[in-house]
Amino acid sequence: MFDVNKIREDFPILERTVNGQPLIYFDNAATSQTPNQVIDVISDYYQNYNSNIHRGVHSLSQEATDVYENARQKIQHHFNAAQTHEVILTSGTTHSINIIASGYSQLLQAGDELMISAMEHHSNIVPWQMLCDRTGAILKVIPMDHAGVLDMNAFNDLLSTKTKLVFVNHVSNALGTVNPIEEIIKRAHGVGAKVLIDGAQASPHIKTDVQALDVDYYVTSAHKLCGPTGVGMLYGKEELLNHLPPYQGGGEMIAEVSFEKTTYADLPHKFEAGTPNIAGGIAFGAALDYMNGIGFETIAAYEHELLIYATAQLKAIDGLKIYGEAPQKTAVISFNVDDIHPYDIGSILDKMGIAVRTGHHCAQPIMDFYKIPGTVRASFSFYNTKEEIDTMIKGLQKAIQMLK
Ligand code: C6P
Repeated sequence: MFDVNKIREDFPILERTVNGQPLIYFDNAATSQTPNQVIDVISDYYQNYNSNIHRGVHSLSQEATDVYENARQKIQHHFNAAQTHEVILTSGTTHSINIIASGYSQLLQAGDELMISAMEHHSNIVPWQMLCDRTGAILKVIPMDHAGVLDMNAFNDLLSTKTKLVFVNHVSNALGTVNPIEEIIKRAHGVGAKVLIDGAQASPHIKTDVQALDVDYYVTSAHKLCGPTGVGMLYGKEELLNHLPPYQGGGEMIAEVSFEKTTYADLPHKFEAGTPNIAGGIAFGAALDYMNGIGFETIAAYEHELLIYATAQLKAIDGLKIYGEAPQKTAVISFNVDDIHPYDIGSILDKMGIAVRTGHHCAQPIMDFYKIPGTVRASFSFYNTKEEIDTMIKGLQKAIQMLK
C-alpha cells in the first residue's frame, strides 16, 4: 500500500520551513528532492571509499570502481538497455544531447534535415541549431495545437528521406504532455531517420524500455528522479555510438596515446573523458533502486490523482487559464491568472513557503506560441499531498486578491 506520510519521512527537506511556513515543494520538474536512501549512499562514498575509479590498483579504487560500475548496471536494467556499455554516464540531459550533436557534425551534409518539436526545452533546440550552423543541415519543427498536442499529420508531411534525425521530448517540461514517442520512432525509422528522445521529464514518472521502443538515443538527468545534480545518462544503440566520434578528449577515453596518434577506448569510456561524478553515478543507481522500490506504476497512479485534484481546483478560479491540456499528461500544471505576471504570483506563494517555478521554463518557443511572457508552473511528485494542494489554492486565491 502506498502511504504518502511514510514516504515523506524519507525526505528530510520536507520537514523544513520557508519564510516561517512549512515548505510545500511544487517545483519537482526543475529538480526533485532527495531521500535519505540516496543521501546516505553519497555520504557513505565520501566517508568510506572515496577514490578515483578505473585507475588505481589499490583496494579503495577497485571498490569505488565496482560500486560505480554496478550503478551503471542498475541504470542499464532500469531502462532495459541490451548492453551495459550502451549506458554512458554524463553530467545530465544537456551534456548527453551535446555529445550527440557534436558527433553528428562529422556525419551530416548540407541540406540534410533534422526535426524537433514545437515543445522542446532549450537543451533540445540550441545544440541542433548549432549543429545546423556547423553543417548546413536544416532544422524543421513539428507543430502543436493549443491543447499542447503534437500535430502528427504535420509530422508525416515533414518527414522525408532527407530527414536524418528526429529529437522530441518524451514529456514536455512546460506543458506536461506525454508525446506519442512509439509512433514518432516508428515513422522516423520508416524514412531511415534516427531518433533521440529527451527523457528528462518522463524518467521520474514512466519506466522506459529502450529496446521495446527501439529508440536510438534516450537521455535523462538523475536529479529529476530523486538522484543528485550533475549526473545523467546517454543511452545509445551500440552500433550508433561506435560510429560516433568522441565529444571530449582527455584521460579515461583513450586506448593508446602518443604524440603521433591517439586511439580511443571502447564504449562506454570513449564518451567519458576525465574523472566523472563518481558519488553522483553511484547515487543515480541508488535513486533508481529507491523509486523502483515504490514502483513506477504506483508513483504514476498517485501523481495522476494529484494532477486531477489540482486541475479541478485551479479551473474553478476565475480568470485562471491552464496551458497544456493534452489527454496524456504528467503531474505538471502551467497556468496564468488574467494578466497578472507569473513572477508576482510565484513571489507571493514563496512568502507562504510554496515553491513553484515561474517564467518561460527554458521553453521560450512555447511561450511565444501562446503569446505570453511565461507561466506559473506547479509540478507534483509522489511525496506531495492533496492537503498541500489545498494550501496552494488558498495561497493563490490570496495572491490574486492582493494583485488585482
Ligand atoms: N528542465 C525545468 O525546470 P539538465 O539541466 O541538463 O539536467 O536538464 C535539461 C532539460 C532537458 N530537457 C527537459 C525536457 C527538461 O525539462 C530539462 C530541465 C528543468 O523544467 C530545468 S530548466
